[in-house]
Formats: sequence, structure tokens, C-alpha cells
Amino acid sequence: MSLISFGSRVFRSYYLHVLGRRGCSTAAFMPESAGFDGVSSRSALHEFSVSNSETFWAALARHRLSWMSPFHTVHDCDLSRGRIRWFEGGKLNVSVNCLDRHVQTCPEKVALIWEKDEPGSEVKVTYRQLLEMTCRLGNLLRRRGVKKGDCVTIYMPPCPLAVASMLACARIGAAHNVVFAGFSADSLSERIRDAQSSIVITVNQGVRGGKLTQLKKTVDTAVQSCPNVRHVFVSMRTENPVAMTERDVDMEEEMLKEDAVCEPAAMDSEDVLFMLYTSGSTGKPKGLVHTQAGYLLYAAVTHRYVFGYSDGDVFGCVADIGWITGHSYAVYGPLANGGTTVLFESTPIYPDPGRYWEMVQRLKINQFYGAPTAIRLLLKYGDQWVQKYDRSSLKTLGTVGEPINTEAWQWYYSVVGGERCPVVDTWWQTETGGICIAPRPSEPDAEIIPGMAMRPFFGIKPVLMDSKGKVLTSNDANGALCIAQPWPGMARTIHNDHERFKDTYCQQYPGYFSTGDGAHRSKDGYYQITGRLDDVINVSGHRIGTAEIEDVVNQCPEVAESAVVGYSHDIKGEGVYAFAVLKKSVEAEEGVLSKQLKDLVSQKIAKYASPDCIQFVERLPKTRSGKIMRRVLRKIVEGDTSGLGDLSTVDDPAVIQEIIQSHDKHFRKQ
Ligand code: 6R9
Repeated sequence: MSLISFGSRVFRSYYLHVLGRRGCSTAAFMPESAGFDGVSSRSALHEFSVSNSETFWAALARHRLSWMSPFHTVHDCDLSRGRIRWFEGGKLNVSVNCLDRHVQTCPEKVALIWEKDEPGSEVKVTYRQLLEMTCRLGNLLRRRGVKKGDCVTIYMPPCPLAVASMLACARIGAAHNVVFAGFSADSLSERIRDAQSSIVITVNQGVRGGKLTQLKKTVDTAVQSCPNVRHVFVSMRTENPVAMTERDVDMEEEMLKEDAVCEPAAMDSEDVLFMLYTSGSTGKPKGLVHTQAGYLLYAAVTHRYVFGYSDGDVFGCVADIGWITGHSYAVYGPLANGGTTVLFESTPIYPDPGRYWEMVQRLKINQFYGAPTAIRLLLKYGDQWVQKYDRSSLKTLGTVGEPINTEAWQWYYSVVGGERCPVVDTWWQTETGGICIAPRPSEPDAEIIPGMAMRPFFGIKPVLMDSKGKVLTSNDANGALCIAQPWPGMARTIHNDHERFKDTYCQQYPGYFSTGDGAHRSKDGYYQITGRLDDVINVSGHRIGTAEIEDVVNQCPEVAESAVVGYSHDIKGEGVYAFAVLKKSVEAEEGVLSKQLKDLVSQKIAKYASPDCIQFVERLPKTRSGKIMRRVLRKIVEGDTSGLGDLSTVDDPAVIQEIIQSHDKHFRKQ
């Protein structure tokens, strides 16, 4: 912890330094670096950012954010206690940083390009228009009783009003809780209750891949078990009317009655900006909490440097706003930088597998940021869908969400990028707030190795731990990936459960942030993520806890118990494989029950969580203390029965043989 008073030390003569040291290659790249002693290359800048993290982040925070009052303490953190605070004493408003300051300089610049499901029907929203929408909505929320510190749940597909809703919350000091619009009524309801929201914002219907989804109806079902919900704001995505009750508010109509100016709340750096639920290794999703200044700064800086975003570029992040990638790189990062960002409502194959590239051509996208699962899917359709379109606007290609295999990486690089654009495989998590490991920024011609996230971002110090919790210092090593020191973008807690936050992230390796992922550090010191170490499956880049799926499968009256594991899947990266033990008296047709269970999971959680395969077994392999050995089941599903690992704790080894045999039969049948 340290106090840095304004106008002192490092930053004092910042502009003079820039002017005085022309030729210093890093100053053109990052103007603040002119004030950092001895920094003349990008690798030296990374070194500096880690060893002098206070100086580094203080300079960036002052320069890149617009403050209502300055901070007095750069950081006050103790990772072992889960205490993380950045820029204390400072006051600011995130919506002012994302909107007002750009409206002052370039009101007619396009902030959002809404790429609607119907191709060719994009809608452009300027900074001036987005500020007006945000202000009207902020006033409406205030009128309906939302106060500083409240939490508003947003259940909407990507669209300008969803972004305005997020920013309107930020404007009046409320937190937002965006729930991916593919989640079921049960999942939504659980998240509304856990977040203690009294307002939900939604649309009448969603439109995706040419199909309508009944989002308002889902909200109606969800709020039946949420007594705290006072109002549901409904915006009209389609012209089809939906049933409205006393509780419901016609959002567009009511917004028109509001003033177009809305006083921004002065927020403390560490006030909550949003929470976002993600799956962990228990059945209960966790609401990760991000705060104002640190999150925004980290999203903005990573957006600019990892993708090489410059003024005037069109940034195309195709992630849904319901995930952290949508938060940081479709909304907050690009808007904090005054950029133009695309909100993608459709799917990679609607109306055909050329959709992304037709959009790149039409919108002249400069940076394209997508998921490996989509790349793998498109690769199978063939190169012609890419080559049909002009992709010369592209400068950088990015991927996120899961490891990208070499074949998909090569295709992305050669076919999509025409071997012209760097491909950045970006590793990060809901918990980290922004990208932590990626091939860029680095020297412009620095090598990029396919399928590797490679280099830590500024301020990030990754370490690998061995199974005993010792830091591995050599290269060419594998271990649990941890981060050795705090950075501004990291999550601060789990909503209503700081103990779980500490247990999960801070206490496994005391003093380090534990990511739950495994990684390899190559001979050259580059990082490659190998996958989750806990009971979390990554389906098409979306996290789902095995326990969450098991909870649902176990709700079926015929099921006695179940075990869910992930397995390699061609397109999705990982698929969901469920083992179910039926109650003794049950005489059900397996095919029928299997379908029932799959539907139940879609209905209770979301479609993406639904098992690809269900195998009915007599018993599950357990340890003598009664723990299900999912590790063994995973090996069986992967067909790796010779490498089942340590079986010394298994209660009855015969169970494993039974399952191997029935698995073989099961597969022969399919
Ligand atoms: C941003 C995001 C986080 C988990 C993470 C890891 C996996 C993300 C990855 C990657 C390999 C990459 N992951 N990016 N694995 N290479 N480039 O996806 O957040 O939804 O919280 O998921 O996704 O396992 O721990 P989130």
C-alpha cells in the first residue's frame, strides 16, 4: 500500500518527457511510459509494470480515466485475505467515461453498430444518441425507485437498449446483473433472487438464427418465485405484443417521457459496477463482483493493446453481452476508448456459414474477436464461405473462451486472415475482468505460436504451482496457473459470499490468485493453457459445473444418483457426458428417459448444458469415503482405460470394469 499524491513523482512532467525523448519507441506506443525510468522497449515496459505496479497503474488511471475527484491510494491489497482495493479516494462515473467525454469531442461518432439477426439490417447508434438513451433510462430507473447500491437484472440479447441499460445503472450508481438470454426461467429466477434485484429489464421476444424466443414469458415464469421484483421493463424487439401486467413497464414509451439529461452519480472506485454469475465446482453459481475504476481501466487498456485498437477502428466482438467477454470487449473496453463496437445478435451460420465474413465486409470490421468453437464449426463448411467476401479491413483476429487447436488456429490465420493478421489467443476469465495472457502486446514482429496465449499482459505475473503448492521456477513445466500479484481488473468478491471467494481463489495457494486452470510454460517461457483443474466443463466456451448438471439430473424421480464429466468434442471443445444410476424399482425405456433427462437440463439450466450422451449404469465408482471418482469416468469416456491413474482409494474396483464394459456396448450401439 502506498500513498501517491497528485502531481508528484512519476507523472509530474509526463508531456515534457514525451516531447523530450522523441525516438523512445515505447512513448509512441504508450505515452505514459515516457515517465517510467529506464523503459525503452515493450518487454522492459512489461517488466516495469510488474515490478512497479503502483507507478504503472497510477499513471494509466490518471491518464485514461476521467475522475470527479482524484484517488489518493493506488492499491491496498492483501491477496491472502481476499482484500483487493484499487484507486481508493477517487470518485468517477463509468457512464461519463464511456459516453459524456466522447460526446464532448465527437458526438456524431458511431458508438454501437447493432448487427441484428436479419443480415443487412444493422443499426448505428452515435455517442450522442447512446448518451441520450442512457440518460432517459437512468431517469426512468430512478423514478421507479432504483437507488445507488441496488442491483438491476438485465435479461436481453445484445442490442443498444441492453448497453444503455448497463450504462444507465452505472450512471445512477446501481449495479447490473446481466443474465445470458439463453438461460432458463429457473436459472434466471435463482440469479434474480441471489442478486436481490427488484427490477428486471427484458425484451418482448428474442430473435436469433431466424427463430423467436419468448423472453418476456420466461421472465414472467421466473419472477413468480421472486417476491422482491417490483417492475419488469419490457422493450419491443419485435412487433408482436406480449401480455403486460400492472408490474410491467413499456420501456420505450416511458423513456420518451423522461428528461434526456441525467445527473451522473459520483461513485467511489470500489463501489460495485456489476455482478456476473458464472459456474463453479459446486451446484450454486457464483455472482462475481466487479467494481468501478479498476475494472474499467483494465478493460480499456487491454482492449487497446491486445488488439492494437486505434481511433476510428470498428471492433467486432461477437460474444453475447451475457458473458464477461461481451461486458469487457463489446461494451466497456471499446466505449471507454471512444471506439465503435459491434453488437452481434445472430449466429455464425445464419443465414449461412458466410455470416461473419459478410458482416466483416459490410461493416468494415478491423478487429474480429470470436470463439474457437465457432471457428471449428466454420472450418468444416469450407473456405469458399470465407473467400466470397472482402476481408481486407481486418487487422487483428482474436479468440477466447477455450483452448484453440492448431488446425483451427491455422485456418483462422491463413484462410480468414490471409496470413496478414496476427491471431491473438486470449486467456482470461470472468474473475480476471479482462485479458491476462495473450500474444500481443509485444514487439510488432514478435513471434506468435499457434494455440498459445503466450505472454502476460502488463501488470500480470503468472506463476505455476506444483501439486504441493510450490512455485515452479524453471521453464518447460506444467502446473496450476496462479497470478502472483493483484491487478486492477480482478473480481473483488462473490456477491454475499466472501468466504467462498477466499476459499476458491485466495486460499488454495495463500498469497496467490488461483485460476482453476492448468498451464504449461514452454522452454521459451511462453504460457499455454491446458484446461480446467476443477469440476467445471467448458462447452463451446461456456462454463458449466458438473455439480449443477448433476443436481438437475438427480431431480428426475427415476434417478438415484449421477455423475457428469466433460469429454473432447470436435466442435464444442468439450461435450457433456452423464452417468446415471436408476432407482431399483424403475422400469423405464432408456431412450425415453435419456431424452427426458436432456430436456430437463435444457429447461432447468440452458440448452448448452444438456448432456450429449447419457449412460445408465448400476453403480458409480467411489472412493472409500464415498466421493464419486469423476477423474476415472472421464478417462473411460475418453477411451483411455489404460491410464486410469491412482486407483488405490477406490472402494470397489469391479465397478470400474462394469462401467468400461457397458460404455463399450453403449458406443457400439450408437
Ligand atoms: C473470458 C472467458 C473462463 C475459462 C478459463 C479457461 C477457459 C478462456 C481461454 C481458455 C484456453 C483460452 N478459457 N480463454 N482456455 N485458452 N484462450 O471465457 O471467461 O466464461 O469465465 O471462462 O475459460 O478454462 O478458466 P469465462
